[in-house]
Amino acid sequence: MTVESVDPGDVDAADILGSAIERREDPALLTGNAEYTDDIQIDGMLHMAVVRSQYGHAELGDVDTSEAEAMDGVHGVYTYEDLTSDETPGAGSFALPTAWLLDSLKQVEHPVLASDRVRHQGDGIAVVVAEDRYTARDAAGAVDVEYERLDAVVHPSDAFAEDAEQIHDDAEGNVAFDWEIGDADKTADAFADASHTASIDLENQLLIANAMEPRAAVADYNPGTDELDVAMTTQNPHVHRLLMAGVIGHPEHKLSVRAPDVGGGFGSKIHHYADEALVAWCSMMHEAPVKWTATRSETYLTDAPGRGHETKAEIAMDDDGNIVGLRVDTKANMGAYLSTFAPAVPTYLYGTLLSGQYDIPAIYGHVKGAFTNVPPVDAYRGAGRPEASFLVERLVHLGAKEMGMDPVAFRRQNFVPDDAFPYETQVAVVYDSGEYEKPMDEALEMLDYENFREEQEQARNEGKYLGVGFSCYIEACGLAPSELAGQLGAQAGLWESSLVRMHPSGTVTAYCGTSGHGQGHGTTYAQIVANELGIPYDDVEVVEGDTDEIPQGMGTYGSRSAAVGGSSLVKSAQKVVEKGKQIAAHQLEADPDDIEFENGQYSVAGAPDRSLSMADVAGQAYLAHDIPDDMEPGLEETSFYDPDNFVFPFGTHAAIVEVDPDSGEIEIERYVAVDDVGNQINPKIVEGQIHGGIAQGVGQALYEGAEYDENATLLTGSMQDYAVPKAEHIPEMETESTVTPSPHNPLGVKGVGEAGTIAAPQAIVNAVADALEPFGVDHVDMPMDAESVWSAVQDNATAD
Ligand code: MCN
Repeated sequence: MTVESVDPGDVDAADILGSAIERREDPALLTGNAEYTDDIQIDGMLHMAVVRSQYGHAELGDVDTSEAEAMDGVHGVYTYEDLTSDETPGAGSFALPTAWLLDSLKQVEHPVLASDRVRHQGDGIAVVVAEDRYTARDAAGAVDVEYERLDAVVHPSDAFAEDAEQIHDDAEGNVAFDWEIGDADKTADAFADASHTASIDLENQLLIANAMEPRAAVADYNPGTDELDVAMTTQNPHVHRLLMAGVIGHPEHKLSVRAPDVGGGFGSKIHHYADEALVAWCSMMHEAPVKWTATRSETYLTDAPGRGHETKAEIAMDDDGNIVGLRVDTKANMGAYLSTFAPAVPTYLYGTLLSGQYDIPAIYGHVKGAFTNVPPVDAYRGAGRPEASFLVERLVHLGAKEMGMDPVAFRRQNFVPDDAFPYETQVAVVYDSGEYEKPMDEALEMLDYENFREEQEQARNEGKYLGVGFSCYIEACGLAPSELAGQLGAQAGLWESSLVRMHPSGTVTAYCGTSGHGQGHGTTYAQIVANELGIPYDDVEVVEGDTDEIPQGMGTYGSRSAAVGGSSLVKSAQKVVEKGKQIAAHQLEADPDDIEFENGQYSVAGAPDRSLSMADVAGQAYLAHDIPDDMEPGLEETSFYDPDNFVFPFGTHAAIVEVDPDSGEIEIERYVAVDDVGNQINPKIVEGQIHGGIAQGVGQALYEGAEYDENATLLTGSMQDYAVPKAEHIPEMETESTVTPSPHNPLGVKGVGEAGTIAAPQAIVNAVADALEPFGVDHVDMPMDAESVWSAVQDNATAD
């Protein structure tokens, strides 16, 4: 079903929440009226370029900046020594924040510019500040760097090899952390008693985010006030302000961080990178505005890639096809340094989802993080949850095969039953609500599954190989309840904050600490606030992404904005309504308990003609001569909302593919997606998020993958080599939804921003495995290009 969008003017105020109204942000974005960071022009602005390591791993020798310094238009060239010299602003260790999220972490220093060794290609060595960006880049090219090459490691298994080159002296064996979840003994017993097992050995490849807008920053230091303003491509300005304040040694209250329009992030703009700190430092150094915009090649070299797992896992069943155990051993690539939130990804966001949609009595997960010579690895759309869902759904596919059962029947038999919610898994989380058969049934009907099996049989007889693959995914989003995060060991909670300000005329500006970068928050947040206050949608303006305007915030990632930011707005708006009730009672000379509020009107119970509108009340709040004696004037409220659980969206995606075993070509014939993201604030935006997510999941399944040679040199460093799917590569998506509200937030919403990406890859890989069953091919690692599929068929033919 395609959701038809509607003009907000055609929607009754009472129906605004849940309406598929058009995105209000689109006109500016589509007509060139958006303001991206690189659009910012300030008189006297200088430009920065970074000298980057050509090699994946090397000792640094002499860094000769003299030629660059002598070039016309160059204002300065700096290395690590300059940054840390006592004569320069904010001099300190100039190290990026080390992730603190895991107890067993091996902390290693990550200098903003390399001090004595480079650990990945693209590692910063020096910066140039010049009059224009071309001169800056030319001068960066003129810096002469002496390297002494070292052996490099790319994959976690290489990093853990006995004779592997050490990447950090103080991280023995290149181990970044060693983490486990679940019960090892109980799971071992379950496997010992099981009558059937199936196993898999897979790689979940490294992916690069490819946001439309590369990372960029403009810093503007005012020596008169000591204020430093930084506009940058960020998903979480307040968090960046806090981290940057520490890195550059500038007080947080004298630093403001603003996200202009941001052209996508997909996780890559959450973390604190060296470049943004360097721009800020250079602006202070030169007492002038300084801009840096990454080239596309720089984003390939330095944006944190995501995924990068090597996993061996097994599933155990009893004679009746009940899953009795799941055991996972994962080596996770962390890259050259620990990126800001990186250790949380292959642990809390991965291990806690290993139960999938299934009632599994014994689970054990072991994850070892590896330092390697690829760029620091961190979140990429889904972050940890796609890896878990991929693994579980691949194992379930193989488990069904081992049992000789239909994959649908096997899943159905093992689903967490509807009456088991809230459901406590064996991996530390409690699922909020779910009806897992509903989306599955809907998907089966859309596919006409029974007939498909006959069609498949007939096609095989004609030498045509069709396959169907299912993905019954679950994810955890709405990051993150502080208490639960603390219990898991993350030592950090992720509440969200908002401010709802009613103006005297009755219109509203709503501020939220999330920071949308393509998700349509301007639209959905206005729907939420208009609904709570009972005022017209057009009377609500939404502000995000600016530390000067918004009291506090945690940002946008982990599909948290609707569930946590949206709930915070509900809370603030409800406080406004409550204060308004006191004013209305005073004006109407009634007891506050007798005041009813509906559709933006306060009225006295039983006397509906005695009423005041929200706008009337707002006016009174600011006129202030006739409000309750003990009341402060004004009508605005702030809240910090800390959820009491994650939310757990789920659904069933299914793909039908045709595979040509002679060429290895895969054609996706159909793609069906039935998602349950709880109540939907705006079904059109939900559909758009699902579409975008699936496109990225298809990219992972069939096309994308960051590849490095044995020296850790990136082989896929441009769009010519890194295959982002184009429109023609994306199948038509047939989407439907079911609605199981979450009991954990006032909107009953679950997140949608990552669902498609989490769901899609395993639907396609399972479909390919199904198609190739006659050839005995159980698994093909992603991206499943024609050569790897063809090789899998050939290898098996040879094995026979
Ligand atoms: N929504 C809704 N009903 C729901 C849930 C969400 O109408 N039940 C709406 C929300 O109000 C919001 C949008 O859907 O407008 C996405 O909401 P949510 O799932 O809360 O996700 P976030 O807004 O927190 O966005 C983060 C998520 C993530 S983690 C990645 S990665 C991602 C994604 O969003 N990156 C994106 N979608 C993206 N879309 C674009 N265009 N660009 C990116 O970089």
